Amino acid sequence: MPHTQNVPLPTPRGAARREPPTSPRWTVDAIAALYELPFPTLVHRAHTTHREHFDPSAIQLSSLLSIKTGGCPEDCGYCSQSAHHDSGLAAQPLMPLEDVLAAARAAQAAGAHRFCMGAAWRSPKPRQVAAVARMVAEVKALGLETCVTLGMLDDAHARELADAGLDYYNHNLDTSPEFYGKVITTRTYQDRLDTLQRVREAGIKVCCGGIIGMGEDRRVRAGLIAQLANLDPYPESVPINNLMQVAGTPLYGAEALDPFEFVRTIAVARITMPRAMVRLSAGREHMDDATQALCFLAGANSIFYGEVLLTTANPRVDADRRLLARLGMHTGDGVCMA
Ligand code: SAM
Ligand code: DTB
Ligand code: SF4
Repeated sequence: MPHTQNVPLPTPRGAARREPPTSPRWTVDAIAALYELPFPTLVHRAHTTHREHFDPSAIQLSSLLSIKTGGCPEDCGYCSQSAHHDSGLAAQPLMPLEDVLAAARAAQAAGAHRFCMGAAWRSPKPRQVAAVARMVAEVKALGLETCVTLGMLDDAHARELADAGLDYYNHNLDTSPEFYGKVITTRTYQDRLDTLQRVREAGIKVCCGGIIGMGEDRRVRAGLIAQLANLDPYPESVPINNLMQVAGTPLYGAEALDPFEFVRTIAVARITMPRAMVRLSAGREHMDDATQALCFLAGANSIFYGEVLLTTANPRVDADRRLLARLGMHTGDGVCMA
């Protein structure tokens, strides 16, 4: 077997700046080649990249709150909140400000540094944006980093959220352009890219990732990472979700992903987006401690913290605290050092 130094490692196209600026920095082939590396070589390369930019022992704790649950007009095949599927979830109206603030204070008291609010909307209405902008300003005043995910935005809404002090807007590409139509039909890939552009232009940091474990193949996963890595600039925050299977949704019963393939995806995200926060997001409830530790080694530096995500289960906070302690890791604010 070749020694590690002799393994030819794929390099990004255009890294030496010989390509015209419009050329993609990462091809799907180059990313697929990363996935093909022997596991130790891939994780070593990802971990080396991670150490160049972040404290490798620090994990940012991010809490999630569903501020408006269910009844969503979109048909995302994975989602418990779509009105197209019968997941048994009761739709609820937008939460009052005081309840959101109480949840944010509780998350902060439990140790979270970041608070993400999610709403099951296709796109928010003006009065809804105004209500969320108020929530953002008040959550931020507590000293928490803020993120919201509200669906598609127009320019004015993105500016209003920026003016409220919003740090990040989460809007996922979810999968590759080729696989997308098998998962969602009510909005296009381009719709998603357009919202990301508006968020960027408003000066809000972009949180954009996807879901794996939806029955896609590795080429699809490489295609998603290529889309993310070729955004110019790439997202400051990249959540990688493992599908949480919800009974009644079309993707319920999809073949479970090999845990090493999840770790590989984290590693590939870290290598291609070295300064991004790479978030080990949905799916930890069904992931053993050793797999999570491998994700941290491969460059994940944030987790969702708290016993529910938006509607599905997440590990207990004491279990997460114990895991970090067993690994000799600590919580951090997610600041990139280089
Ligand atoms: N409605 C907004 C939207 O879709 O943009 C915001 C909320 S939506 C629930 C946020 C993201 O959560 C989705 O883009 C998807 O990546 C992730 N997500 C939703 N359901 C999931 C599931 N069952 N398993 C894993 N990730 C999921
Ligand atoms: C993201 O990428 N994952 C989070 C957050 N962004 C909003 C949401 C995960 C949702 C998992 C399914 C649920 O709890 O309903
Ligand atoms: Fe609606 Fe978002 Fe769920 Fe899609 S992922 S159905 S847009 S809440």
